[in-house]
Amino acid sequence: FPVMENNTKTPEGPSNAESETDEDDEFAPALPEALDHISYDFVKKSVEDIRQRSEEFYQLMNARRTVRFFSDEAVPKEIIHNIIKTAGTSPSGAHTEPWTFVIVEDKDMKAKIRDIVESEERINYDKRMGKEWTTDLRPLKTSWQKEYLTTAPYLVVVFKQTYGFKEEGKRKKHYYHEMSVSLACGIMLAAIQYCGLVTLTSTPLNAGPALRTLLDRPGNEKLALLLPIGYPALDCTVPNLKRKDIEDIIVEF
Ligand code: IYR
Repeated sequence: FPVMENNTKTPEGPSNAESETDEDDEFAPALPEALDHISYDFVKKSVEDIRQRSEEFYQLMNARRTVRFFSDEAVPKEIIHNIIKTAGTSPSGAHTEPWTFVIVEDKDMKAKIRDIVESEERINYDKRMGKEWTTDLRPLKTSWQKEYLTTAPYLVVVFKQTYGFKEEGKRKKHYYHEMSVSLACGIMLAAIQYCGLVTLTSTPLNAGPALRTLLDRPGNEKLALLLPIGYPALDCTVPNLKRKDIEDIIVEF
């Protein structure tokens, strides 16, 4: 042992080369060894009920739109906490829960975030993204300018923890951290839609390191998504996009 080459690719955790080799706890699990397995509380609904709920939930989620024009109307912070608690129910690799949600409400902080994101986005749109990408975005009327970053009552900045720490500061592997955080963000989008607010899944290209420093996050955390959350502006518009038909997204055997 080890069976794998030192640089064998494992699911996004630190490579074997960086992992623990300490004799005693080389194989000690991060979770308690004697973890209880308890009976699962499941209340079975009628198929009719399930059918109705599946239809209703689809209708609710189909009404979700990415919104770029926000109102500055206040939202109680408890709602944001509930949305983040919901996101934190996501499954994660080996139950490592590799996410950090930073809530930004402070006006000055939002202005600093906007400065960082807009100065990078200006370069992204002008140089880094290239002609094909900016051409594909033209119908969506996006630009380097991000007024919503200072208008929305909250910005939630989601970080993925590429690894964690055990006691004594030893590294803990975060398997599939990218996938786990993406799933948590999907659940967060559903929670935001369900409670009646709007958001925008923004991925500020090249602004990650500066935002990490501004928000005082440690080096194991990398920016995943930045989501303004609030109400849409009264005159908010969205592009008239159509979704694919079910025949175009399903293959059945
Ligand atoms: N991050 C940029 C560019 C952008 C990229 C894609 I792909 C989009 O679907 C939308 C925008 C921005 O936020 O403007």
